[in-house]
Amino acid sequence: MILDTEETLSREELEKLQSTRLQALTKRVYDNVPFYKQKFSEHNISPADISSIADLSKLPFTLKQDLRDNYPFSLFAVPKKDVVRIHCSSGTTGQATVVGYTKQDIANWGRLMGRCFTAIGASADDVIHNAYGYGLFTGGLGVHYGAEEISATVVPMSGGSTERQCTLLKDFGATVLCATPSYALYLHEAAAKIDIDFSKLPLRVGIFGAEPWTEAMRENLEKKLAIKAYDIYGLSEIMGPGVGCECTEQKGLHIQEDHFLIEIIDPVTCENLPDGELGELVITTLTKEAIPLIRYRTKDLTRINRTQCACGRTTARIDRLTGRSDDMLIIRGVNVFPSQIEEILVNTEGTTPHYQLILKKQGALDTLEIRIELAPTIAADEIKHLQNIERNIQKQIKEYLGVSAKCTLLEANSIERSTGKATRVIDLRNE
Ligand code: DLL
Repeated sequence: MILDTEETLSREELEKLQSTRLQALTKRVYDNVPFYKQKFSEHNISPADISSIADLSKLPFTLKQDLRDNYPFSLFAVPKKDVVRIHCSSGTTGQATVVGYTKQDIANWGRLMGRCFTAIGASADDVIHNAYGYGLFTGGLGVHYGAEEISATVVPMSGGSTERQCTLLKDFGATVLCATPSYALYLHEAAAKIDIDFSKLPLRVGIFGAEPWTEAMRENLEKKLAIKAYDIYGLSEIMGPGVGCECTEQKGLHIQEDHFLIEIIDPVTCENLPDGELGELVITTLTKEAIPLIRYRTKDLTRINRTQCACGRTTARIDRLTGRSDDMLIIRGVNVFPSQIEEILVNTEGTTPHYQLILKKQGALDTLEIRIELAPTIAADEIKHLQNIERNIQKQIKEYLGVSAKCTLLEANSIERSTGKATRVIDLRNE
């Protein structure tokens, strides 16, 4: 396995490179993006004030709303003729955010995604089945270019046609599966229906991301699919998949620090937090040409670990993302992340990890209902057994998270499967 030089720089060398890139970046956005020129003057700074990464905190934050306000192209730092690709976020939570790429941006992205594949032990010998959606979503094409970068054989499957995916996984002898964790689970379930046994396939690795998932879900997927499951992180505003990825050590996601400068802030005070503390991840794109972003507030919650990883990479790692600050549910005053509930549900005997959290208002009070599917092996008429499962879940949620929840067990296959990002939370409190 050959690593890029930038993945093993000493901290001093890396910071020098980051500082040079940060200086160039501030000048580039100041000169080319009116939004940043104005923001800089509001903060009384100019590119000349930024001489190293130590000056980062002088710079203003960029928010998702800023991308929306500048819809579609006003944050672009290059003429339109230099933009070779557009991607977009789905816009389900507001107006879509649009991002662009120059030829160099696409080349960098391919290189960085290629690094991710190398980090999880994939190579030219692999057949990579890519079930991330192709199109405006960055998952499909982002992963695709990375797979080609390492000269693997890519199957550009996209999402959907689930049974066919299972047949092709088997027929083409895929060794690497790329999908959201929830879709990987669905593929496993659909395969069983057509008598395809994942444990008999040559599949050995999964590279899962685009939605929050837990260690419990990792164990579940590794066992069911008979693979090693790795976590990959990214967001369209910053690039797409490949901003960070686990290595075979499975001890945090290496951030591609030569391209992305990371910080953790307290989401309320916006003050920087020291390494090791949980907070909101903020990313500055050091090399992006088409739409460079300064101190982008991702809303994703994690912590930074700069200790040396056994894999030999010297880049900082972030912990598995525990959720987004705007995903946090406040139920009768108690803060709960859906991932904390998932951790409990996935380990509950007799159920499957297909669940939904329904929030409602009863008078002034919030109520939480957990709907979860029974394992197909459990007969839905064994009343006593079912009551025990329900009580067990309710007890654990109360004990570990401090909230009362109603648990409803559903027959297998009652919750609609998603071929991309799963919808786990249905919040009806404002309806
Ligand atoms: O989801 C890019 C991607 C594609 C990442 C394929 C990984 C694999 P967006 O649609 O812009 O981009 O959504 C980005 O998804 O801010 C996180 O909240 C969440 N997310 C992405 N990866 C993870 C992960 C893609 N590994 C948003 N764990 C991010 C938890 C994740 N959440």
